[in-house]
Amino acid sequence: MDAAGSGSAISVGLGGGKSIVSSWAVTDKEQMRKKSVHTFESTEKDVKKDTRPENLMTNLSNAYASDLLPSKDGQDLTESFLLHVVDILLHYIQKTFDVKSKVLDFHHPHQLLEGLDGFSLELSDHPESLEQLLVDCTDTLKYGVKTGHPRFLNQLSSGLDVIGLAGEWLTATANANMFTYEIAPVFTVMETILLKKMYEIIGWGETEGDGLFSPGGSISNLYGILTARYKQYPEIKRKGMTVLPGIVLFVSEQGHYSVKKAAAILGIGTDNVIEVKCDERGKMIPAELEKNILQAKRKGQTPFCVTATAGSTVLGAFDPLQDVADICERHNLWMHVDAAWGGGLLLSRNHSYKLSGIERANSVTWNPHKLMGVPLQCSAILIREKGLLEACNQMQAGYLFQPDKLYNVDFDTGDKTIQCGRHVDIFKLWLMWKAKGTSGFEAQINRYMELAKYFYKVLKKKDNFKLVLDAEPEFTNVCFWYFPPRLKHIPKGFERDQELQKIAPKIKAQMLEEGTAMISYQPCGDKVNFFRMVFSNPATRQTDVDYLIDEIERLGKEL
Ligand code: ABU
Repeated sequence: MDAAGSGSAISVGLGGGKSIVSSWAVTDKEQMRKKSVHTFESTEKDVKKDTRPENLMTNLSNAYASDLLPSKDGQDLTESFLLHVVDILLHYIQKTFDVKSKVLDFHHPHQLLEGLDGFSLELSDHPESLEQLLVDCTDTLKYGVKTGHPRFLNQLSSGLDVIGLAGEWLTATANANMFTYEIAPVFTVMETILLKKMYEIIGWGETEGDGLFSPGGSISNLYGILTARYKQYPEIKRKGMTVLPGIVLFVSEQGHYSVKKAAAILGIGTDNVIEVKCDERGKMIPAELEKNILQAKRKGQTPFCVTATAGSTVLGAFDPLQDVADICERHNLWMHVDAAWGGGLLLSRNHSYKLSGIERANSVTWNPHKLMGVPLQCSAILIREKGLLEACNQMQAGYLFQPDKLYNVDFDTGDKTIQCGRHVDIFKLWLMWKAKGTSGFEAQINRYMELAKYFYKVLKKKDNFKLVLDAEPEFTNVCFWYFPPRLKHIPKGFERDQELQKIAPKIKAQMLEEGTAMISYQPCGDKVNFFRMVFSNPATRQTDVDYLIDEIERLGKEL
């Protein structure tokens, strides 16, 4: 049985979802909560509430969404339903942080498609009861991944921040749209304040800085390249690519694939993204960048932009931003910094020097949903020159962006975007910043760096592990191979690589099946599959690091 499932406060999936047994429906805890709610409400309402049936689940099994608010008299049922949802979530949160629970209860896609223990993803023509919806909510979490679990180490974005979660709940409740101040007055102003803070942290001047929160790092990178092209060729907006010379841009071979994707989307073409060689740590080599620029010019191509990376996805490398900035200045090129992963390091006084030169960038991608642990999604595109975003993307839709509104329409940010409707990603970040202060983020990030150093040192001493980079980690990425005993004696070379290539996927597969931990792996350049450890999960402790090493040895030693 899934350790996460044992001792569950709510029994789920019983009888094909037809009934739900709630051990807590009438527990003291619930009574206490009811009482505490009552103290905030009028006497009249209290009386009415006291007459409710004691077991609210009975209500829910015979009730439907149409009985909830705004239906007349839907107040009690709505409260009951949402409190049950909250209880399901609280139970899940508690399990998430319980190291003895599994990270996931893995099932194959075909099993989910076929349905599991009464959990059917199929949709029917008739409405399901509220009780069934609660079972479905529980099952959805049961068969998902606990990305806040201390041993979830698979992604750059991980962890479960309770304040961030509260922010997300509030955001969903408000269901606002960021395109105009009119619809999202508080959120649009909050965004302005947070963006300003980010410009200051980057080191831009008082009069510099423009930006947006976008749906992820790839879109932020797209914005950076789109704005770079517009700055150089504003006529593109009306006339399209036909007015352009053969433009090219540069990114390191360790840069994120979204740069190529942006080139494809923007009609530049992936062939016109020139990959610059990196050193052994995965940092762009400035001399190679300059060589590539000169070569492109000789070939009649027109360079317009360089994307430098601050915290590469796999190796966690920081390109030398000062050198890149010098080259961009010499060749009059737009400098975009993809700091989606590494941007958070700017908040650490001990480590921010690794991004020295970012203040010279024309645009920056920075994802608070990565190192800063803000719930997905939360990504900023920051443009140094004010007004460019709007000039590039503005369409002046008369039905949204009326110039003659009663307020300062500078806060109608929707015409800066490539979208129309825009999700509110700002509140959870704002609330977390309030809760932690800048110093709280700093402490959290410094702790990740310490954990990375610890992990590196432990692995270095073990002869069945080999580090991809034998140098103290510059970021929280630590990449390594595990060598089962049988491989240790095969000499380095093609034959050993063939075998080594299969080790990480096999260990990972076993880990998923058992649900004990999650860590990613990948090949990279000429290196066969290796594990990538990253620290961005506030729940992870040194003991989890030790556990992971033991677990890899346990699962891998017979391979
Ligand atoms: N570049 C998107 C995030 C990738 C990762 O979590 O590993």
